[in-house]
Amino acid sequence: MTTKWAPAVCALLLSAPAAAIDLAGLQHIGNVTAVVRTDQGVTLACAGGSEVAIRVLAPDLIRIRAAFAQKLPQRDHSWAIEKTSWTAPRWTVVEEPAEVRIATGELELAIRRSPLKFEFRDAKTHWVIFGDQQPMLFDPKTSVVAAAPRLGLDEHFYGLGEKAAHLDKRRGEFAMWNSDTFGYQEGTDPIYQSVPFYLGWRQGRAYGVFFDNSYRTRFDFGASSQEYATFSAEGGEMNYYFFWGPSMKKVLGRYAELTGHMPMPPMWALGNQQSRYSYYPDTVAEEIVKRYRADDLPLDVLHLDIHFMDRFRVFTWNSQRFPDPKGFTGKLRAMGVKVVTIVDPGIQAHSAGYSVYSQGAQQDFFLKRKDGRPYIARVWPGDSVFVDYTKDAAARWWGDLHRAYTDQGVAGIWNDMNEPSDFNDQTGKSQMDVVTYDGGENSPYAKNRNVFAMNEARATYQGLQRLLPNQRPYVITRAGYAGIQRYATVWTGDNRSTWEALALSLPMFMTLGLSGEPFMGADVGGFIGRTDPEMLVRWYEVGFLTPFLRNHADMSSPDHEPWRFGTYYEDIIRKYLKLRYRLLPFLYTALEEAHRTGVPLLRPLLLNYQDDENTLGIDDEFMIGADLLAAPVLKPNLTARLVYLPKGIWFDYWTGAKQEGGRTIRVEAPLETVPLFVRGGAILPSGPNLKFVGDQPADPLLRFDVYPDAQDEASAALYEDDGLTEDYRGGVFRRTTITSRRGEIEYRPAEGEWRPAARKLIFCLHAPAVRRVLIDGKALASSAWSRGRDQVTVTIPDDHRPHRLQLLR
Ligand code: MIG
Repeated sequence: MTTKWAPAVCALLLSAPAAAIDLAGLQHIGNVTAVVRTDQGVTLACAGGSEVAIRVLAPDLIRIRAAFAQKLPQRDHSWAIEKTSWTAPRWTVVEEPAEVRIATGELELAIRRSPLKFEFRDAKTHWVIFGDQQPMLFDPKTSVVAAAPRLGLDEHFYGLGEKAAHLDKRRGEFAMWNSDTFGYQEGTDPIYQSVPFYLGWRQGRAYGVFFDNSYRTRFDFGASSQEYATFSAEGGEMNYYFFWGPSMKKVLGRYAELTGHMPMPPMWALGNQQSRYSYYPDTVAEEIVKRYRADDLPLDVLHLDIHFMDRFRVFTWNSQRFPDPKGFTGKLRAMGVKVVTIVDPGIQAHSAGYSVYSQGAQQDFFLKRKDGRPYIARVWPGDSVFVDYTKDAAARWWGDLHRAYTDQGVAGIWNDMNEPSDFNDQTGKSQMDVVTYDGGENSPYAKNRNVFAMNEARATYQGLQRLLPNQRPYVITRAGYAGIQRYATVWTGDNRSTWEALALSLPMFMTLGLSGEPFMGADVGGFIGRTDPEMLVRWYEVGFLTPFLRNHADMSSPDHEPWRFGTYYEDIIRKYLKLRYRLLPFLYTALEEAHRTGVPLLRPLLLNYQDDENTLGIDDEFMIGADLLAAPVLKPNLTARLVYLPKGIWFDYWTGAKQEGGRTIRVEAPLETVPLFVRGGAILPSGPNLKFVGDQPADPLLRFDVYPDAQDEASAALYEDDGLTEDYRGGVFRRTTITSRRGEIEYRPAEGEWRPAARKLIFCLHAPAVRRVLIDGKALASSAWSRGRDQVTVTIPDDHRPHRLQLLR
């Protein structure tokens, strides 16, 4: 019953390439007939009755909104947008016969009147960043809208959220239509999520375009024309935001401001997680956790997949399989493990005595077709209905239903099947008459399918906020739309246990990170099929650095928990899981940066080295933050690989050996070793071995490994907080800066009110001939420091005060 439908669906999707849009059939918007200044821009009236509103939101952000052959509608609402009111920056407008120019301190927009074309330029140099190759287009019959910017010969494209494609999207063609794509492979498009945001890169400079239109959209970056790119939608407005960098990080920051920052998840969300379809009964689930503990493998979360429910009815427990849910979650918690339960959107319909259905039906919370009949889908419980999450009361009701789980000690919620998947029809064609309330607009399915999952995740997140006050909600989702980062972690759905799927996951992660979704991961070991031990190990050598780290397998897949292939492989996996936990101070700092700045923790090299053309298409290496570079092995039977290192000094993480960057080197990579490099100039923070996040180690410590650059300097900023509550928003965190300069280390717990428990601080510096160590100007007892062959290690208690260490030769 589980996957029989899937191969057929999958074949269908794989064989259907995203149909390119044919501009020849469309009309161009008319010439400008009038320009009216508004307090945040100008509004253009165009021949043929079209209207265009141009709004200056920030010095590097301008919004274009157009309605064709009609005036712009009154309602201006998007589920993606977090920030709706902007204080206009200083801007000017100049009206000339041929063009109107709007300028901020950073960005200039030239609006040609006839034909109406936009050109975005750098305000200071007038360098053309992006410009229409032809006026905006529309089709009055089909409601298609389109834009066609010029395509540069040296232009590269990134982003678009969850795409089963290479990092660089140049020459590619993509659609957005949330789809349940079991077993997707490179080229399957669309898949689960829709994030119509992309970055363009030319000559080292980056811009962003967020085409905020939730209809089925299409992007063509040179697949069908050598002269222009297109973005188009099957309805709605031509509504896009143009971001000017030139730094990619700046664009991502502005995008996060517009669509919302990822809130800090609980720190245990960075912990190791284990799942399968499905662990039951409770005793089996408990055995899994006990095995983790017995084998000294760290673990934070166990996931319960659909069989934990009573007949797949959401918000129930199967009382045979889990007779005492609270006792069960309590036992796991005592071992340091939290339980996450799956919640699908499908609610079993017409079921006598199932209160979730009857309450929702009574209050008119379910999606209906235009003629008033309920929309009945077919998912696990059989005939099912979906909630219209755009109704506030329905969303609130849904959120509150999670009491059935939180009261039993469940710590987080996993939202699956929310494209929404419907076994009757995965394409959505037969649901086109489904209507969504949507603020009274009664929006068609064509508009709201792509935002269904985000609204479900929002309702879930807000429910958890109410049910578990002052705890950071933890929600995982499969589908989503731009803005989903405000509510949920994403995982990349039903991947396969193949080397190709492992390799594909890297550009997918990097692309999600470049699309405002920093917290992501894939099923470790692959979901579908049989993984082999070598593949599983290599998968962990990627997974131990992905934000979301979860081993998961399909119902019919052989088991692939870390111990399933014997101790030789398990030992290697343990090594990486332990390293993951020791690196938590580093990962958590990078996570907080993503939360605060929109710059993802898992990055393509390009994001850190935007001027380096060698990085434009690197799909098989990635970085964590600015300092750690990973070059995993993604094919079988390899014991070495080539690694590109950008300019600068790099240290082999395992051997400490120095490498000169700006070149490609060959690196040994036997099965137990993933090539890892630390950037010269970095200070890598780490902690003790842990069984789980919040574990109390016997010997608590915080360690700083100093990797000096060519000037013998290095620095870092460490972020810490309680990892659990919302108190960090009110200043209960600690930001520590550490700098190292020619043998002098300045340690400054500079900012915030958070106090860690007692621990020691360890500083490790590559400095051979040290003879004396001073702390705050006085000699440090020789028992507090030691000298290795080419390094010095200093240990002091953390007394929450700043210190200066001097290592004297
Ligand atoms: O297609 O709940 O992607 O992770 O184990 C089956 C059962 C529906 C799809 C999810 C997968 C999950 C499975 N679900």
